Amino acid sequence: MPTPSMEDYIEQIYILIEEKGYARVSDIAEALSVHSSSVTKMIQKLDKDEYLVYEKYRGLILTPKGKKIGQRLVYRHELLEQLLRIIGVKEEHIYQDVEGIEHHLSWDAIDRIGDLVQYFEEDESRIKALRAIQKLNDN
Ligand SMILES: [Mn+2]
Repeated sequence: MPTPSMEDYIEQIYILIEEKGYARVSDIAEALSVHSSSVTKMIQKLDKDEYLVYEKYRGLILTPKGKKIGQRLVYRHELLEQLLRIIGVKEEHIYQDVEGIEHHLSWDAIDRIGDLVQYFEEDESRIKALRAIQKLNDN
């Protein structure tokens, strides 16, 4: 199992490759607000653990194992953003809140949150009922 820090890197590398076709050390460093020497170190660890293959002049590619986990991590992040939006968390808090909780939930909890998001999305009146409660609590 990857550590929270490894998860952040795999998630970001997956997103960069999806968006740009490649993930450079400098782009990873910028996205995660870390020094490129930390990125290089982590890449070596992720290579050793077979999440990616790194060749100095050819860049890095995710292995099937890395891709599979990357996809799940991005899904988890997006699902938690959806959840926070549904429950009415202010947009300005959503990203940081998700970054704060995403590594600390079991996949069981993620699946159940998936059910909850589906529950709200299947019937708009459910979100309206929640908003009505929130209006009464008004804080
Ligand atoms: Mn994230």
